[in-house]
Amino acid sequence: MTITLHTWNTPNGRKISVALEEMELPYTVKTVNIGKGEQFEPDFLRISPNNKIPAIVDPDGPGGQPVSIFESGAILLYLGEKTGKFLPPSLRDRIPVLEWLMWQMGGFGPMPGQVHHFRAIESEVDRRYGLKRYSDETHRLYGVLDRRLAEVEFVAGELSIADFAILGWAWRHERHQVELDRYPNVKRWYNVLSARPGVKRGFAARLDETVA
Ligand SMILES: N[C@@H](CCC(=O)N[C@@H](CS)C(=O)NCC(=O)O)C(=O)O
Repeated sequence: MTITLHTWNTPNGRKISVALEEMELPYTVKTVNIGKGEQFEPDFLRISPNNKIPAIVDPDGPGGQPVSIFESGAILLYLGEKTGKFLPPSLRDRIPVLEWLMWQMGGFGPMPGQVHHFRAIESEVDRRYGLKRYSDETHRLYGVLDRRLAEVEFVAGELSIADFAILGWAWRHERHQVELDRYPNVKRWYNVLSARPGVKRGFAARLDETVA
């Protein structure tokens, strides 16, 4: 009984394919082409009422009953709880995981996501303010991450679901116009994670019609 991952080839989608691969959980991908509006189809809205990927369906949820989950942070916490991997059992050790996971969900995703959006605006007048505002904020966040990673190997100390969440967005650093050379500790962390076989499989997984 495998998990179904409803997703598309985006940073939020890649967080979950990476986590599933790292946790060695078997899964099948059901693509939701958000460019064609498939996220608004009633069957998908039943499991993801905010019309966004990713979502999962686990036929073997709590109590052996099926469960569906939307919001990538909630999915990562669920998978960590389910497997006991990348989510420490002790509340004290779990605090930095929660802090950095929430940091990603609230900022290091929404902000670079706005850079992607404003870069695509044709009108210079419409683009200028938003692109500067969100680029500045994105760089501030990379600075915060860089200072954290100067102190610890992974954001919560040990490798955790928070790293997978942040990695999904760092994977798109070129698209939000960030050079990792400016953030040497982020670069070190990014290269260490990218070399992991599970992470490689998570990024190689086919999440749309074009990515092999
Ligand atoms: N907070 C959500 C954000 C998910 C999200 O923004 N998904 C985008 C793709 S990366 C999406 O499905 N967009 C489709 C839409 O907004 O209609 C999460 O982390 O799961």
